Amino acid sequence: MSTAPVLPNKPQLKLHIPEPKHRPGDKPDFSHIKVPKAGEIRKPDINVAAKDTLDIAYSFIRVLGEDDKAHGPWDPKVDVETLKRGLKHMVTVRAYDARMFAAQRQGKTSFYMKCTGEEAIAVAQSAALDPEDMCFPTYRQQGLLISRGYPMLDMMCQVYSNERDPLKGRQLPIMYSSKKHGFFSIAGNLAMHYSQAVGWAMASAYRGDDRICAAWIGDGSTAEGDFHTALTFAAVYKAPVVLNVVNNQWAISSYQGIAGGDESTFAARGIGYGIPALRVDGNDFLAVYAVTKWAADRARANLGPTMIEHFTYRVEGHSTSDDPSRYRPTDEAKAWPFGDPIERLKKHLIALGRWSEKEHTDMEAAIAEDVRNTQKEAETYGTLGSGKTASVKTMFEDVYKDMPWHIRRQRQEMGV
Ligand SMILES: Cc1ncc(C[n+]2csc(CCOP(=O)(O)OP(=O)(O)O)c2C)c(N)n1
Ligand SMILES: [Mg+2]
Repeated sequence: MSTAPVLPNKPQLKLHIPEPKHRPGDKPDFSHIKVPKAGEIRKPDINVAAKDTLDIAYSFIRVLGEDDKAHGPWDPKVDVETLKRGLKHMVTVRAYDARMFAAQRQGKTSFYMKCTGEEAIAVAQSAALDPEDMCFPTYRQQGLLISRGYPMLDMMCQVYSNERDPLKGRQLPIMYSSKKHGFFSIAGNLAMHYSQAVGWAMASAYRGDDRICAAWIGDGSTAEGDFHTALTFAAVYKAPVVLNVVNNQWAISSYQGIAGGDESTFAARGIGYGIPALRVDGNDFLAVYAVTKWAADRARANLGPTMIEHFTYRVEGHSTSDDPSRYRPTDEAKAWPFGDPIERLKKHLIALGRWSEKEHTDMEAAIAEDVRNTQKEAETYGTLGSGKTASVKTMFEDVYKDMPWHIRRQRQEMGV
């Protein structure tokens, strides 16, 4: 403490510790979020300077209006088949999440993470990117795998860590990996993949390739140093990368203000590094598609990275190990002003006269049935505690091209 004499009027220093607006028992109120009308936000040219995106980084790009129609310059004018496919993929993700969550509660796996309310992000972005583009996801972009045609059976076997697990039990359940589907291995060490994504994009440009890359990170993880390193390299070398921040308002039980979301937007972080930045209504399939296309066009034209903040809400708990009623009001998701991404796209297709409630219910039932059948098949290869796991022998594979003598000897000592 200072030894100077105490002056009665001199203000004492106080440390600011951000607090969320609502805690359990409070009435959730999101009226402080200024939601612009759909179609209101301008669409700049793709060669815009970072500083000229400031207004967009502090607002929300929205396309789907209250009337369920598409509005304004960001309307991507996507064909109806693409929209229907997107709707199907989002419904599939939700059905898959529901079954795997229940499987954890039944003791069939140790862990699961849902992405409820955030389905539009991975699914619409996958539709806007080329299938060859590389993805560096977090654990809430299972929609990328489903959209890119990765077999759900393999996803389930990974979650069960069973004898058919393509990753041979080496990864925590849900930390998928598929080189063939351009899906970089998910890492538990959050944020480091963001700089790896930028490195991948730099390498693609260095080789004169034509594939670009996209990376996703959560609001909380932007507080890690790797995020900032990634932005510096991406800006300096104009890496062809789409840098997504999924702001779902929570990082386990820490609200987004703890990562700095109250003082500025996550999108605006990009501008300080010289990266054009967009902030989008993350529950609006059309808007997410449009901003991704815009960012991908920039990357393909050698104009460099784009920062996109997807403003959304984590409807469910962080994972099967979390109880959100301990730190936020239980009805907060219902009060969320941006609605549900599946419901909004469904209503849009109905407003276009190309879909109906009946078709939707039938599709949900058919998907639920498919997922149930796939789950049954996956369980024949084992679930947690069944003893059906990858052979111990595989533990020694996939690390060295030529197995060193001492590893070979260890394997022999185990008798496998
Ligand atoms: C480097 C590191 N720090 C902390 C953790 C523990 N952890 C796992 S998930 C998580 C919250 C991440 O929140 P956010 O980035 O907002 O992503 P979300 O879960 O909301 O999708 C934390 C702190 C970790 N896995 N890695
Ligand atoms: Mg989060």
